[in-house]
Amino acid sequence: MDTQVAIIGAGPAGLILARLLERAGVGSIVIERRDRAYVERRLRAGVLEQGTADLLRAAGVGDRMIREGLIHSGLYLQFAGERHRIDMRELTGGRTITVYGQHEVVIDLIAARLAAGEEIVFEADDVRVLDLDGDRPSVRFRHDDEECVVHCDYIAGCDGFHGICRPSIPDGALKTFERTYPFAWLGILAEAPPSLDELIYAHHERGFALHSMRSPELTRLYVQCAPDDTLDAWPDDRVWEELHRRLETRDGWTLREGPVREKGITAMRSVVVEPMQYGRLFLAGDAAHVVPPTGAKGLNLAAADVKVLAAALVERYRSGRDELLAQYSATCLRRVWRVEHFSWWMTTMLHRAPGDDEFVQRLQLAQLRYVCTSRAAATSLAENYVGLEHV
Ligand code: FAS
Ligand code: PHB
Repeated sequence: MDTQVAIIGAGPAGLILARLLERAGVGSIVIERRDRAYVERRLRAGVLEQGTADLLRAAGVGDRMIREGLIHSGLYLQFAGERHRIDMRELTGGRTITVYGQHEVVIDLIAARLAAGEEIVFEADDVRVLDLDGDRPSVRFRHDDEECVVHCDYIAGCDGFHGICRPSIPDGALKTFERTYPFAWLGILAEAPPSLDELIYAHHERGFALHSMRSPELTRLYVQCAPDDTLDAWPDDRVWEELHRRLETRDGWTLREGPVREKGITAMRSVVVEPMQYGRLFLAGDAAHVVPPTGAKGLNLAAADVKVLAAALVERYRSGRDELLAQYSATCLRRVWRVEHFSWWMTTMLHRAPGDDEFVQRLQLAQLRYVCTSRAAATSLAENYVGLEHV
């Protein structure tokens, strides 16, 4: 098989890139290790920045998001039993977030790709990327017990944190920056109407908690847990008990419960590799960087990366000029580090780390109170949360 761009991974990064290239007439093939049902069911992020929602709409894959997504113009910060609303729309001149499940975005993108008659190879085994520093790299994989090879001009490594693209780059060519947090998130999806119409980020002496949602019928909730906790240690009634204790306020508001449909534990870490390119291989999304989910940035950063990559590839094919490709890594890393800082800041402000003494707690509360009483500080949180303008 021959194509212009081989895209490894059918997550948000790979599928959005494929859509942008398809709309611009650049040929691509998407190669995914898992089957379609698995990638369409995988429960992950749920918050779309203004820029991501605009990008999906402009790429002609936003109709269902517009119909079913929930527009939020604010969010709540909660600490010391008090809840404070941050009016993001007012503080950012009208920008908002859209609550719409990552797997819904993936479903819409796959449907659009197949409807356009474009190819996605699911269940590709033993995927390998080769000749990255030549001018005709290739991808080899096994499909239906057959050895397959794709020759291309460029490879987009959109295969996530545990993919093969980043590790295929020779040792020493990349520099890795990382931080692992001494806590994790236990998340549930519950069949219960959300208990409030916007997200609640709660700081509590027992640890962090988050009230989010997926629809008027489905609530998405998270509690901070130990990094080595297992699901056995968190039966449903213990999850609800902790959520009630950490989210309830003094005004009698209560959290609605419902049957738990999904439960999972997510590790918390910050990782960035530099540069985000090696030869003809361009890394995007979680393949190049990971953020703790406290800032709701993972999916959005993946979308921002591939918007830059798509523009650079389209320019290369239209004009033959590859300056934008040469600047891809530097362009993305400016946003990546801004988002890494914001996600680290939200995480350290809202979580209880083992060994944190009362001095640290007082600092966290002082920071939270400042964000909720200073327009300047609230605006900083709001503009980062709704997403800074794309380049
Ligand atoms: P993805 O990981 O989504 O996609 C990579 C794709 O590549 C996958 O389909 C994978 O199967 C495929 N792949 C991997 N290896 C391959 C190989 N060798 N060959 C072919 N294909 C291969 N963010 C939030 O904001 N909020 C959340 O609540 C949240 N929860 C998360 C929970 C978990 C468990 C994880 C891991 C992440 C979560 N994130 C969350 C972050 C998440 O949204 C990611 O940032 C986002 O999925 C990144 O998208 P991609 O870069 O496309 O990577
Ligand atoms: C979610 O809805 O899954 C979600 C929302 C906000 C976050 C992380 C996850 O910060």
